[in-house]
Amino acid sequence: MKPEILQICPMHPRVEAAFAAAYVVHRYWDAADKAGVLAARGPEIRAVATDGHYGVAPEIMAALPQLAMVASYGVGYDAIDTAACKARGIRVSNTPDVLNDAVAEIAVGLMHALVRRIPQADAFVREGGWLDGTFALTGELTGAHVGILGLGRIGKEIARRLQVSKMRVSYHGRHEQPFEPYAYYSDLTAMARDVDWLVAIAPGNAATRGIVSREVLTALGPQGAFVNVGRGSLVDEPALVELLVSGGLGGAALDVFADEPRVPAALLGLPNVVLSPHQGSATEKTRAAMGDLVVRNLAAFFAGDPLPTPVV
Ligand code: NAP
Ligand code: 8YV
Repeated sequence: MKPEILQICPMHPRVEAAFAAAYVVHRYWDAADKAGVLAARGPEIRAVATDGHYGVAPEIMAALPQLAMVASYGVGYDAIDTAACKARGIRVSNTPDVLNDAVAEIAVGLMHALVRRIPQADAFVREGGWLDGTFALTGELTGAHVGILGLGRIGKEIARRLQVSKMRVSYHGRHEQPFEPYAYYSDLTAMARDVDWLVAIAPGNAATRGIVSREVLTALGPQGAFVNVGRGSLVDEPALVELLVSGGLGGAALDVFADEPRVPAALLGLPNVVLSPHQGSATEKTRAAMGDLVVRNLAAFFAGDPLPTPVV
């Protein structure tokens, strides 16, 4: 008999095909009567597949007394209560590394879009502005100093690409990484004061909530730009909006927000902001690779083998 799993949200088609071949899949997001699914099948379900946005809501956790495995389609697991999972002996897996390149591409792409005003230049051509004159001169990345908040797997990939863009790279984290060729700042505000760009790619959790504070953004200043590809929770979003509106911060390129998919209305009309719908890992190739890891982690769990990419 195939084991039953609860799939919380849609996933890449090849994941869904692999699930269908191996399991009886309860498609939670699709179910008209979600409480009914949990009441009827909850006692039998030992594994959940979810992602970094949906996680596993407390009412779902509570309705699955035999839950022993949560396989997440994403590297960030802030939406999953890992402490509660640990306490109940529930294993958790994520999808590290396979998305480093795609997320780094978006980070660097957003920076190019912001500094060279690519969205505005595109509109300028489409709207016939070029027929009346040339587009205003812009800044450039070359020679600028960038500080990376979170020099981890993705942060290192972003750093390598920014070095190729002829930028000077520094970083902040809890630990100095002596074998990395970048200057370390133990103090985030001090780094923000020294750099032209601040790129946030740290995990969302209690320790990083609001780490990009008003003080940090103010230190970055009117000539500085903030890039967030980590999590919306990393930044004091009201302060970010206020400083962008007042000119206290030069610009921002944002792939993540505090209350996705809702974006603060004040950002929508600002010319010094580039907005992106949390699409760091959203390429065909990367989502397929992430999906394969979800499938492999679930298969390992049901086979009683070690998980390929465990979190807990
Ligand atoms: P990782 O390898 O674990 O790296 C995380 C980095 O953050 C580490 O260098 C760590 O350095 C630093 N860090 C952790 N806690 C910190 C703290 N309290 N203060 C300062 N720095 C801290 O993670 P990753 O695989 O690169 O992923 C990073 C995050 O990117 C994910 O958790 C996720 O939220 C986000 N992400 C976003 C997208 C997207 O689509 N936009 C896609 C994938 C991932 P220290 O240990 O030295 O502090
Ligand atoms: C996903 C992410 O978009 O991996 C992460 O942490 O933020 C992204 O890759 C997210 O998991 C939702 O699917």
